[in-house]
Amino acid sequence: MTKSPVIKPLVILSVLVVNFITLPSFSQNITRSLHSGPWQFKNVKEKKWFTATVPGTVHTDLFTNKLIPDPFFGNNEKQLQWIENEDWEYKTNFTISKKELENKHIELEFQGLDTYAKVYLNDSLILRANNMFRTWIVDIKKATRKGNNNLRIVFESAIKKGKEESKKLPYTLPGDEKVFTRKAQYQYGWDWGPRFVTCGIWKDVKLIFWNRAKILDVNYIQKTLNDSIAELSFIYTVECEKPGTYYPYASLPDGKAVFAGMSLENENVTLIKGVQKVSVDYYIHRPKLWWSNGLGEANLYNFTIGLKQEAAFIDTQHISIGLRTIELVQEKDDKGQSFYFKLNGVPIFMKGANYIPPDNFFPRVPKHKYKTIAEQAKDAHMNMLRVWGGGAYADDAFYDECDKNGILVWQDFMFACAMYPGDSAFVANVKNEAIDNVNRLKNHACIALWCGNNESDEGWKNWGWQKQYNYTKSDSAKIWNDYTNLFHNVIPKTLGSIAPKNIYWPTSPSTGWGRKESLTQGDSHYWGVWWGMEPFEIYNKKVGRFMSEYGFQSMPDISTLRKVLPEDDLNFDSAAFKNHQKHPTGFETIKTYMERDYKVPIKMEDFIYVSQLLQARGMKTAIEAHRRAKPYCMGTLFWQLNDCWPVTSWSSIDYYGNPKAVYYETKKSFAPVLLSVEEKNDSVYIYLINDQQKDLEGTITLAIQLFSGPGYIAGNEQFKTKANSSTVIGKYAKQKLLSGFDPATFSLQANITCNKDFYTANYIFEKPKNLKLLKPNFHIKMIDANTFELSSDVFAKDVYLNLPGSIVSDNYFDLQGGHQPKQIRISGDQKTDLSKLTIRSLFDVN
Ligand code: BMA
Repeated sequence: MTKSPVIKPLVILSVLVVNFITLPSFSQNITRSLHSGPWQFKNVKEKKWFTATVPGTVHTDLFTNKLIPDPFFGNNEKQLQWIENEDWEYKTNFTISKKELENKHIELEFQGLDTYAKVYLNDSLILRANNMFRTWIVDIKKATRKGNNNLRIVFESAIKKGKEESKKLPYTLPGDEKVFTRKAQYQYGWDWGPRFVTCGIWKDVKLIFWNRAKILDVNYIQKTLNDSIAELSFIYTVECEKPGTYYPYASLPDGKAVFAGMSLENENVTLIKGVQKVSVDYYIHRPKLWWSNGLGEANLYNFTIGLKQEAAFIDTQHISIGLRTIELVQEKDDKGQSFYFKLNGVPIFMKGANYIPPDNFFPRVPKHKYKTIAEQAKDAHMNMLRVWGGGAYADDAFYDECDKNGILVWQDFMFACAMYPGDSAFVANVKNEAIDNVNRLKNHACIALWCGNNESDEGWKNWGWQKQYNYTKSDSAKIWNDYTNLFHNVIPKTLGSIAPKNIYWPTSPSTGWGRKESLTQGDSHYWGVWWGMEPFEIYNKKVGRFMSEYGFQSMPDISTLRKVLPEDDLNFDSAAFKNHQKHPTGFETIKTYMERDYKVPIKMEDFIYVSQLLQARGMKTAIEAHRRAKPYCMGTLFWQLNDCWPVTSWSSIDYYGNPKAVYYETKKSFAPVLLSVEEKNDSVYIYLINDQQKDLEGTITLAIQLFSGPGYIAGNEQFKTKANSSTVIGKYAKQKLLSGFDPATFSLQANITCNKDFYTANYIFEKPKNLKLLKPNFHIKMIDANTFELSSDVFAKDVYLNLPGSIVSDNYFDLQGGHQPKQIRISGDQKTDLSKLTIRSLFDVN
């Protein structure tokens, strides 16, 4: 270990500005990706090789070679299960020049191997991998030769391996053979996902050549952060081959502005052979803080962290830093214990959703999909996504986009709905996985919290596993002991040793939804609706401190189903159709809830439309109840944001990126300023939920708006509310308010004006199935190439605009009568052609 120098940036400024201009981003360590191969693959049992894609998976390679049909189409999933039982082999050749061979170190880095892989270089075994989530680096200097080198990777069936492991235990663990394999658990099938236990080189493979020193890791520490200064320290872990004098540095692209006013002096460091830490301090005056969406800009500082020797740039890393503090506040109160996040000292109500893998086959997800997801979340006023534990630690691009868009991340470790083994090899493997992933993600501003697992504690305590698996007392004690060791000891200790300031939460939810503590402390998954068949209205009562899961299914757009189902299969009796619903009683549950609130349509397209309205109605009820309960409740993340394939599920955006009705609804329900109407004990309450950091005052006007057109003012008063609060700004006797009007014929409109801002809520007292809707006549006027105005003569409920290939700025909305225009913007691949636009409203199916 050498001294940890404090580099004082004046000299860096002069050195770096000159050098960066003359020698842009030159680094002596050289990296070469092997993704372009060419790669080939085959079944180990067979002779013939086929072209492969890296990064990729065996399923997508088989499909591309036309050896199997589209795994997502029809019922194909069923006939493709054989793939998981086979072993698969991949190979490529790469050349190493004489000059390259002279490097002191030649490394092969696998950023992800799924999962049990034996790697051979020139026929010698150089690696045995057993964890999809780990990064593997092998020094191949000795195994490499000048000229052609042959790289071969054999993937053993994860099913066979898992079964072998499971036999070593005297009992069966809930979750069966999958829990023995450190691999995305949803690949084994989930209640929204097919079973494709795939394998392959799912992330990039690189050669790294280096001689003098290599930066293994950079940890950034925020020593001080206030309005006037951010004192940062970059701690590098460096491996040095050639001892000597080195200059570690940290710089920003617009160095001049950021360097201004700092204490400055150059300093070098003597590195000895081996692994050691060095640090660089860096001060930013008048720092711009990183804020989550809705509170301010997500300011990032794009640092280059490097190591120089004489004029040579040895190694560099780029890290984007958001300056912020985050705390999880859990304070006892008269009802239990709070659970909320403070960002930069400000208590924040978290609004968002649960994120699952965006495909069954990760490598084919284009990077821009992560951008779209983060932007869609931002657009819907979300400020938090939960990366759920049954998938995978997400792609770097996902976290980069969350950083940029001010989306905080609740990051689960990858364990879900099961109990896991506790032998030393498994625990060591998990520990290394935690090290790799915490190191990869720790510098991201977006990471708010690390959570041990999804619903394993809940499952153990509430799902009757002990009986189901017939455990003896000692089995139970052993399983629970293994659980506590992993989630209360090994994982938090590992996290704490790498990123001490990170927040750890052992399991989500902290208490199962059947127990009263789930509503008074910790985080809560409320599944009384859907799993418990309770009505949506129960959401108004079952409000916990932080609602990290709750949800309701809907069907995806018909265009999505058409992509994977032949026209003949677009009916509930078709096996292929049923295969695109993974919940055992999913359609029955949707229908039961639909009957409660809607007329159940016969035609498929109508049924899909109403299923989406139903889901939106449920989520609106939940979200508004949670937000009204602020600050008792300080977070609401619905289940689930997205899909991994075309399916009927709890998602708000389908596999192809089509927002469902619930997406548009959450965009409204998550608005920073929300008017929410609640009926309770013959009274009608109007709440103003203000997530802004400023007080609001103004006038509230209530109007009875008949579907046929006329409106009657029902109330008018002044209000004042505090910043960051939920306040009742009006309470009315229901009878008086409705003053004899038939509730099936009108909506209550609450409007407020604060300064120049206008907010409105539209509340209907009657269930949709009982409404006396009138036939709307729509009028469309083009404003510009991508914008049009829509109006209707009478009130139109749940107006659904369908313009194939395009996404509209609002959809499934209520439109007041009297031809009050509403502007709609269109985005999408095609030029707007309104002749393809179809408009439907609830009148058409009532
Ligand atoms: C939640 C999740 C998932 C599941 C979803 C819907 O609790 O954690 O396990 O897909 O419920 O059932």
